[in-house]
Amino acid sequence: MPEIQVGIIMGSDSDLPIMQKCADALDEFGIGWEMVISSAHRHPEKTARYARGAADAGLKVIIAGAGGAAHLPGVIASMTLLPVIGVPIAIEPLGGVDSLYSIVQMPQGIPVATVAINGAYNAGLLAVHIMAAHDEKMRNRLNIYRQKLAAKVEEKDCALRDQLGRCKRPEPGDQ
Ligand code: RP5
Repeated sequence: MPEIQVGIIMGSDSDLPIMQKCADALDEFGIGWEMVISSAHRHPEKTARYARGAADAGLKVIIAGAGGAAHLPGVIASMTLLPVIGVPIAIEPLGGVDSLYSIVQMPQGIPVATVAINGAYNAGLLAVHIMAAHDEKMRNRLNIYRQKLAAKVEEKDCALRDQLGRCKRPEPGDQ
């Protein structure tokens, strides 16, 4: 079992199908995580305990997801010096714009790195990037990940050209 370095916290179990994607991204890079449900509004004491104890518990990054009046990431960021990544979750009736604005519009002094609405996979990936700043092995893994992304684009481009019956456009350096 890898050492737990990332805390994934969400406002409700209804956020889990989205927030699971943070864990998926971290698993791809072999980074250990824990998952917790708490709420800035429904259980502020638990949220404060979690945020205040996170660094001593060995966490390096916290990812917090919430929908609606999504104060969980900002409240956590106010109670820890660890980097906090916020995931706005899309819920009815406003479809996530409410969550996005609640998370992204932090006052100067207490930053939350906000990803896209339901952008939980990128939140996990951003946590990897943060940890890679001091970890060469992790940077190498990120480079390989990027190379795979580029290879997939090439594959799709080739498939499209096959479908259109066109040859690859010659590029400088091609014979
Ligand atoms: C937020 O309220 C949670 O993060 C969730 O996105 C939303 C709805 O929660 P439930 O009513 O489904 O528990 O605090």
